Amino acid sequence: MDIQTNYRPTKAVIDLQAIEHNVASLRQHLQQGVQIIAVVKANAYGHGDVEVAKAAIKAGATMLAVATPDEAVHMRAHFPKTDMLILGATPPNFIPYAAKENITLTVFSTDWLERAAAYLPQSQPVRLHIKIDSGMGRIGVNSREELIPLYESIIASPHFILDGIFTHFATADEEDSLYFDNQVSLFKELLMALPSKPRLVHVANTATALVKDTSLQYDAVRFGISMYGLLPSSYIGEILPFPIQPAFSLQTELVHVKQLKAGQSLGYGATFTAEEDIYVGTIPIGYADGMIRKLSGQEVLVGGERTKIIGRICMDQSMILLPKAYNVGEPVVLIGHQGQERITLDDWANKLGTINYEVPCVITARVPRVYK
Ligand code: PMH
Repeated sequence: MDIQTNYRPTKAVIDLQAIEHNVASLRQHLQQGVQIIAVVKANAYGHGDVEVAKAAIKAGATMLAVATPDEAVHMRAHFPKTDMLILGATPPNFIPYAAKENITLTVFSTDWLERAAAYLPQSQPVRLHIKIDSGMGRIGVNSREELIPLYESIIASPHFILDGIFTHFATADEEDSLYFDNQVSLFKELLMALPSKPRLVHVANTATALVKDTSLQYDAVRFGISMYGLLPSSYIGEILPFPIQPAFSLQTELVHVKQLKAGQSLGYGATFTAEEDIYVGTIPIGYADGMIRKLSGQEVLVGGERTKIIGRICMDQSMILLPKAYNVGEPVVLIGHQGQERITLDDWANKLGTINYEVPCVITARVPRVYK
């Protein structure tokens, strides 16, 4: 007998057609020959990396970007041939796997290169992309003095192939361009200092490629947040050249319905007290699913109407105010649309005082990602 999973009605439903639409739309706005690197790190920003990557590749992405060696190992099992870049720092002891499985690594120090040499396999070379820190201050070389020795060490070694060079912008989604322009200048200066350019020069996230400066598309763009149908900022939303479709929704069902009499309370701390007789629904989702307690009071949709979470959110369950006595099993939408109403990841981000990127990332693995 097959073991069934996902008995609980709480699930994140991911619209893969939206992902495909977003990638295909981007593709139409790129210059000829510019490749799309689908940024699927952090389980594809919490959307489910394998299925998102499949959809992105179907729509034209040619490379996958992950953050860590473990993410690369996980993705390699599903995509044996696709070009794959680890954006973050990789420990040198990953070198044998990278060589065997043709995983491209990010490099930003000659010291790392020397330590990596101890792990070099005899046969296959490892592909590297140099990271320039043009102002993000995270990882990368930030001067000619650091870049040139690194470049020369890579070129001199038979065990490495210099396949790419890239940087990342700190303010690409902001209207003011001063900091951005300084980053661009430094990157261009360092790129010019190289005796020859590697195969893939890439600097642009969506905001950069489509809005800030289309001449910065170079050989590839790294497509992250807008692939998921989310805007990097409201400024970008006003000027993005095509509409994007959000892919993430979060749904559950009522598991219990009851009446609370005026004066009765509920939840830890008994923080909510009914002022009149009301109907209350219990939903099987709580802070252990990533719906943290700060979301108490957040709106949800039931029967196509907006209502809200009342009392404190528990670890696994929460209570919502019901406009009427719904039956157990009634669908409840926490993120997404129902009828004419929609609650967005941005609504949650605003309530939490954070950015939309963070919200699907922190919906925990206990919530299954299912695909439509
Ligand atoms: N390239 C790099 C190196 C990144 O770190 C990211 C996003 C992207 C591309 C994609 O950017 P986009 O999603 O804005 O299109 N990285 C992160 C981060 O580290 N924290 O938030 C977003």
